[in-house]
Amino acid sequence: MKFSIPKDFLWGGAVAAHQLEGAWQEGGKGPSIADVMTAGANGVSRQITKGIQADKYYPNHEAIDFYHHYPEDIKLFAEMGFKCFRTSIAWARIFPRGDEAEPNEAGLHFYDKLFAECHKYGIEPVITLSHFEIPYHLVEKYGGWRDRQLIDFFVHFATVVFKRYRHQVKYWMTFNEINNQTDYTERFLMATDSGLVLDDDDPQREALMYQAAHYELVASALAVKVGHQINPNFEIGCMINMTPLYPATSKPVDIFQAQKAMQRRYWFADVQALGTYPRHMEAFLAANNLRDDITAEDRITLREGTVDYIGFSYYNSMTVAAQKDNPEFHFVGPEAIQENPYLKASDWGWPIDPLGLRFALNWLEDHYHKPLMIVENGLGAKDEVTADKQIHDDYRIAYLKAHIQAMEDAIEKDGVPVIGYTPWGCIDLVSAGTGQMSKRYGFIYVDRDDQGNGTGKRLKKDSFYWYQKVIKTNGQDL
Ligand code: BGP
Repeated sequence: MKFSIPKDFLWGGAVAAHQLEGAWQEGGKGPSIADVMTAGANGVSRQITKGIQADKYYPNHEAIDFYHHYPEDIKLFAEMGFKCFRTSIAWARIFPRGDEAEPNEAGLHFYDKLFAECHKYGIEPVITLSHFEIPYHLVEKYGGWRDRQLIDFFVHFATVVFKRYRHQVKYWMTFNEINNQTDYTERFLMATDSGLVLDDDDPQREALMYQAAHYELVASALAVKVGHQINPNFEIGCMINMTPLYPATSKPVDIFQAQKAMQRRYWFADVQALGTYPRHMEAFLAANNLRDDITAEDRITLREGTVDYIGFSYYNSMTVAAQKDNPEFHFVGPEAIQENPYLKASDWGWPIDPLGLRFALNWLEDHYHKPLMIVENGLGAKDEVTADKQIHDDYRIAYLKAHIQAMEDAIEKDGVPVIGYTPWGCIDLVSAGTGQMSKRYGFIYVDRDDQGNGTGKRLKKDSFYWYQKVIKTNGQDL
């Protein structure tokens, strides 16, 4: 048997509702957590404000106005040959406050039209239910995912959209990068993933973080169960961020700490793919009094709601060194992260490591034996438009080429079952971490700057034609 890229491989691209749709108050949509986040300065994360403040700029409010431009944008994806298109459903379009009984018909109708447009070109939608989004009302009234009631609200939302789109959508994912919320150092990730808006010195922080994560995991498992009842052909995956953590040296203590750090980051996938908390997490939560509300019924639900495939994002690896004051690695703090002298970094300091993707694919196959989908990968870079309106993004092509090659090696030489590849931000959009437009990932350039100025016009970059060729040759001509 020869291992090669399957004929029906899902080549495509990925985006998320709140980073490109804009129209934040149209069609009855309520505000989501992303709508109260300002743009950050260069290299600085976005700030979360409490409510909308008139003197602040919120880039998500308009984003690239995909809400009105989607026919034109999907046509461009079709021209590149996309087999699939990953986006998310903005929860607050369907349930503007999050806790209503009845959905907002105008919101549902928008996605009817969007998915119909994809199918017009034979593009399979791949849908994330919650991509860094939660209706802001759920944050204000319930404190986000710290409240068990959020499980019911989420499952209700999932049920409504599963039913509505049961013939339009086959591939689903529950929560985007669910494992990022326990990245202690990023208040932004904690807020977007779990709706926890906490001060750095909140003594409850760690306990709340693990409690919120648990409720999301239960909600995810329930959604998987309900989804399979609604349509047994649904493929429902988890979505984790995969950042391999390398030891800084060959000192045994560094190697061990890197292993611990991997455990702290990837136990989410154990719960979602294997249906149970790994023993190292049980021990960690018990030893630190962090295991509050995990019921016997929850454990049954987790076992019954395992995912069909593993979706993951891969941008870079990270290198960690042992920390004297953090021996059990409660979290991978910034002090532990070392520069890897063997890797170059992007303009935003993200190490560029194509072999790390092959490592990640092998690691996931070793642990879970499930189909894998690379649902994000890409290079955030500043692009220049020449006088004749060209964008020569050879750096982006070089990045993607090396990563696709690593993926193909994993498929062909390591036998890893990869079912799809959707590079991130296939059209320029608002960066999740910085709120900037100038951190661009797309094959399609959008004329809009960090302050929201610009015509919004779409231009094809050099990478557009390159990716078109990659898809056409099923990855043979890189
Ligand atoms: C992932 C998110 C995306 C995305 C991407 C790039 O973590 O799932 O939403 O934006 O990273 O990150 P950034 O936009 O901060 O460059």
